[in-house]
Amino acid sequence: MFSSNRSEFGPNFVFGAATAAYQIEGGQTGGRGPSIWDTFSATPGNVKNGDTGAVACDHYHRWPEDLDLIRDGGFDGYRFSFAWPRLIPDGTGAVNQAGLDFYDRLIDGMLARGIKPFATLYHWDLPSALQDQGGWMNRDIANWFADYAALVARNFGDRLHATATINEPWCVAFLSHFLGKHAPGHRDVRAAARAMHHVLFAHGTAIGALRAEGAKNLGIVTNLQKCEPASDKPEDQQASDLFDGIFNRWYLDGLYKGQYPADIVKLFAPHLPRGFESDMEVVSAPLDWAGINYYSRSLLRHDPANPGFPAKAVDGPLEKTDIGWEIYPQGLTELLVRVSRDYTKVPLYVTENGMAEVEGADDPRRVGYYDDHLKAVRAAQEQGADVRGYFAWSLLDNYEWAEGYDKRFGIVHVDYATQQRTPKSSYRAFQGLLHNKR
Ligand code: IFM
Repeated sequence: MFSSNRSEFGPNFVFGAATAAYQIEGGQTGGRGPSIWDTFSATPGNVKNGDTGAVACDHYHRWPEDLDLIRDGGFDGYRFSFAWPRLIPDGTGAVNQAGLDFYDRLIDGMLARGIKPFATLYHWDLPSALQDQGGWMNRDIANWFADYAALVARNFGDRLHATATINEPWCVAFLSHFLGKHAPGHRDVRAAARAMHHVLFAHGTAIGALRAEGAKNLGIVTNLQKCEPASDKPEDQQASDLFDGIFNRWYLDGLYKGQYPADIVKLFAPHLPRGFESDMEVVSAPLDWAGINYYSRSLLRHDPANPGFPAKAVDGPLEKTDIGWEIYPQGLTELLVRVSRDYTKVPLYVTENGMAEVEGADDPRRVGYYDDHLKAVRAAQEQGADVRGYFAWSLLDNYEWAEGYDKRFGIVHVDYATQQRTPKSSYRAFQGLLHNKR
């Protein structure tokens, strides 16, 4: 059981559960084109156990059961993503009717169950044909993405409660083009610098295209990390500021101030696309809401071995989740308050929060994690942050990217051999909170 009451969060507060297409759908039939995750995961050494999303949770076929779970849990909203290669197999050009039909059924299925659709246009499954042309390194991606966004708006816009352009631009750009941990797996500063700008330029261009099609309630989802120095030495504080700049300020300053932070521009200057400054009005297009994904904090230490990027994340002393991330609920309060104080007054949504835990349907540690993070949301509201919703990551155990199926974030257990779904104690705790109208 959670210790909060639903009514404390405000009368129209949205409780939801979240997933993403590649992590759950499977369903590579039906005309879906290949994505960068199909090829990245097929490359030996990239993903634990060589796992791929080919079948995942088979949500492509089992979606009615999954929507029933959301309804029965008492959730108001479902945050899902469209698979770009399912709708436009080559990324541009011909549209796949079977893909349109799938999302038609899914969205109508949500509405029939009284669930608000919160859509994300891009949660990392870039059509491979676009990667062949440079993907996020190519400025043309802004138009490719805007055309895809317009297609979604024309077909589904009137039925979506809210739409986010991009999920976690830091992961799209830095994790995937500098650290090489996610598809397309580049480790190249120029590739990263280009992707860091193009992902936000594409976001802003798509916002314009969505509005032109009459779409409403538009936002973006940034993943924010609480950055703290590993000691009180000034050089560790500098390392923390640097990491905060690359992880948080680049995206928040760009989106909400229309200007990238000077220290990070300086760091990437030779590699950024020429003339990026004149795109900043598009990057900072006004939004209707802002999504924040939060999991943990990073402790930073000065790293003299790496003069170009002298910051290194070190192991922290706090209790950790099964993926090794420290449990740090107050970081969520601090980040929500920071965004609302320093960046934007639009309504905020915690679009993802949750923890990886060892396999099993009895997950008391996860119940505690959620309980503490829900209290952290209340604390942020009390300090003035206009938080209007909270989405648990994730509805189902699913494909955890480079970790394959090894790490489980679901509030519902999935037996991948049989595809049987079993609600965990954490799901029951949400059910208790959400069915109790106090
Ligand atoms: O599984 C991911 C999700 O796709 C994006 N946010 C973080 C989650 C946990 O790593």
